[in-house]
Amino acid sequence: MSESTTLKSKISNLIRQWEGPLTRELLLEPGSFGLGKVPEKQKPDATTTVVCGFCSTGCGLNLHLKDGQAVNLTPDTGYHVNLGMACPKGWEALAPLRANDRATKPYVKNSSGKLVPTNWHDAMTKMVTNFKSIQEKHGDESVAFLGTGQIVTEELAFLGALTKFGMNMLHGDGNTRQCMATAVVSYKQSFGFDAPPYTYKDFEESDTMIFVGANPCIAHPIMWERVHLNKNNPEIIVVDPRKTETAVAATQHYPIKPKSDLAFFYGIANQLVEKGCVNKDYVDKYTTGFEGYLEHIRTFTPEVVEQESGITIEEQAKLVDTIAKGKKVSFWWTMGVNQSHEGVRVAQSMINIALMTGNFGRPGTGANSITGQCNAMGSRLFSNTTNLLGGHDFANPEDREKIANILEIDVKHIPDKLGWAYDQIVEGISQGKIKGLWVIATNSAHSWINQKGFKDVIKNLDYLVVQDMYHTTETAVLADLILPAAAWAEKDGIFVNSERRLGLVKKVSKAPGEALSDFNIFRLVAEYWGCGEMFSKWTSPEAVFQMLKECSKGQPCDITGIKDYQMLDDRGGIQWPLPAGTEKFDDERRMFEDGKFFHADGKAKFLYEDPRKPLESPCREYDHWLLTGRGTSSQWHTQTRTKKSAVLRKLYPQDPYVEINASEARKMQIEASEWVWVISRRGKIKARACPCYHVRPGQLFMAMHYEETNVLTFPSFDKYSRQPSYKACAVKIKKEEYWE
Ligand SMILES: Nc1nc2c(c(=O)[nH]1)N[C@H]1C(S)=C(S)[C@@H](COP(=O)(O)OP(=O)(O)OC[C@H]3O[C@@H](n4cnc5c(=O)[nH]c(N)nc54)[C@H](O)[C@@H]3O)O[C@H]1N2
Ligand SMILES: Nc1nc2c(c(=O)[nH]1)N[C@H]1C(S)=C(S)[C@@H](COP(=O)(O)OP(=O)(O)OC[C@H]3O[C@@H](n4cnc5c(=O)[nH]c(N)nc54)[C@H](O)[C@@H]3O)O[C@H]1N2
Ligand code: SF4
Ligand SMILES: [Mo]
Repeated sequence: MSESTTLKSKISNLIRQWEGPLTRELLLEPGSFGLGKVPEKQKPDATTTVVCGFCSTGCGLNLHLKDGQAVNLTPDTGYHVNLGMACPKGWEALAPLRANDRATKPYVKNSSGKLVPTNWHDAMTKMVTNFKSIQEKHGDESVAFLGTGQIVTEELAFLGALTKFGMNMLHGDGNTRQCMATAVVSYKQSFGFDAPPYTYKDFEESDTMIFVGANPCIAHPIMWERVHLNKNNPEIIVVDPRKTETAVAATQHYPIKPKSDLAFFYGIANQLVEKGCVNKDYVDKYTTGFEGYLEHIRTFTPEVVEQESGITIEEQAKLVDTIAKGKKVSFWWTMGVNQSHEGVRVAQSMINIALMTGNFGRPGTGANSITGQCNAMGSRLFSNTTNLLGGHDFANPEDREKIANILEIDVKHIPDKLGWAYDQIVEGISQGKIKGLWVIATNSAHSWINQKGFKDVIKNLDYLVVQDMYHTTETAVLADLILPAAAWAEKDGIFVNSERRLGLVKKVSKAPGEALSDFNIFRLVAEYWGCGEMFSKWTSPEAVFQMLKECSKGQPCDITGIKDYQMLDDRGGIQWPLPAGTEKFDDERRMFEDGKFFHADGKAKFLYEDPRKPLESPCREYDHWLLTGRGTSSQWHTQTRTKKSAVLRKLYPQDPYVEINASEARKMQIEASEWVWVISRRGKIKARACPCYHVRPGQLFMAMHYEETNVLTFPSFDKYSRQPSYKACAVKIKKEEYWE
């Protein structure tokens, strides 16, 4: 048999083995590749609980099956997260699976530049040949990948191990860089490990909740429902330049000037110190660096803070008073903080206040980063991008040895340094250092900052592979090769939610055509690449889960106490940590109750720095701030999924829109719904005007769900986390008849 025939038969065997009992006839029949294998325990017409595949809340959804296939769903009343609730996306989660632009076969670019369907053998051969020849010509590091926080943990680990250990890549990052990098770095620096401390019960137990750059009404509606279950009549405080849906429902709103958070929180801390709110006992026992911090914040007087943030001295005093009175004060932050040129220090300015006032480790307290995507937390620990599997360090020889032993690979395959971050990979492409790119479950050509720049840059690539559910995304249409992926509910694995809860995703729907789970695609790539042997233990998601457990052993995220998938199913998800030998544990647990942090001295660090101005802010010509973010609870990111639901489509504006202050709009004679130009130094786009009082004069807001938004954004990054500062750039707005 020729090599290619052997490979072909190996592949069909593998597919047969992974996808259930497929006969040769079935294999040849279109639509049979992803044939759902009903979990053994499960009756074909039963109901089974699966974690939602959109946001990081991680709601439990009961999927109702007929002949082993999901036909409908209802939120699970018994699941610890959502207690029977779901947002519109959750209710409509099955609709995107049935869209008619699903990629059902691999697509390859033909000689006239058109993407045409092909078979897996051809696709794999092309991918491997092209990437290998690029590596031969330009070095191993000239091929990179961009991953995601939206595939299961076992797949993320597979991708990270395959690319870095099997395919000799060094550079690979994920869309979690756009999203959570700031939280990761701030926690690592402050606590010694990336450990969001809270459990959702804290929403119910707090008496003072401060939401900073977070709009949970829209972005985390079911967490917001948990806030409503709070019986303490809590103060709900929102710090956000916009009067968001959350701000409207809050008891206090502080509309700070964009990107003035750092000065604002240093000032609030300074006044808390003056008011005698320092919990000296907590600070002495559990922290280091307080003296320097005290000295640092002293210059942030109420007058300076008013000048910087626009919040008056009286308003500041009110907030200080509320925090001082609170017995259980909690801070909750999301993208208004993370997506900033100095996000790490802003996050730490809240961590510092929580530590200083002893609002830590008790019910209803903490400095809590709310995560974004369904598995951003899995990606943070197990994607092999920002750390070696399980929160380990690529640069540490002992860590490399440990992981190599668990995976039974030669330690020489594990790189001894971190690869580039997302923006450095884009820069590397622009400079011709990266020539091949594999994009998995992210739509960079829409979501990356300064999109036109990105689209121009990727023309420099010799070979672009995109692995997605759909062949129509803004990124897929630019590819040389599209690999058709099965979606959420068409495969097994684990998502980790915002409160560190591992929950199960199950295969309860048949993937269309020849689409394969990302897991199986990675298996195929390994076979064709010639490193299949290295992954011979990686036979199923659950087998990988068992290895990841071993990787976590002894780490703060130790999950060796979770026996198997069944245990996760029985318990309604389990939060990390759960070390082996834990006999009894609560279903809702927070961290740091014992005041022990993960730095060598066991203490948390006060970290601080002088605020810096953003690299771009409004000027005479570009006289408005452009704020960006989530638009409605019915839209998900670049809309590849949510726009496929007829129900969801009815719940949000179809055209891009720009919120403008109503009195400004009146002065400019801009009417509701009329088309206007929004122009930045990067480009100009058209959007429908939406005059309202949610934004202040001098500010505009656009939702990220429309491709137009990132034509305008300005690429600047936090220097520690390298997260893009999506939330603020300078633009001008003009009526439609205007033309430069
Ligand atoms: N419906 C829906 N839900 C989602 C998503 C979605 O696409 N759709 N995406 C998920 C993901 S991945 C993420 S990361 C989360 C994001 O969740 P959030 O971060 O809550 O949502 P955003 O709207 O991006 O940003 C929050 C707020 O930051 C404010 N902001 C802007 N600049 C500043 C500033 O300088 N300071 C302060 N304090 N605030 C500022 C904005 O006005 C905005 O209201 O949502 C998750 N949930
Ligand atoms: N201006 C502005 N831009 C932003 C933001 C902002 O606030 N403002 N927010 C940023 C943030 S926080 C985020 S998280 C990013 C999100 O940006 P993206 O990651 O680009 O957004 P998605 O639309 O979620 O892209 C996910 C892709 O994966 C595909 N997909 C879904 N499930 C699977 C699967 O199981 N397997 C495979 N292979 N593919 C799958 C989907 O079809 C889709 O194409 O956007 C960032 N961009
Ligand atoms: S809140 Fe998030 S996890 Fe829950 S149903 Fe909505 S999208 Fe899914
Ligand atoms: Mo995100």
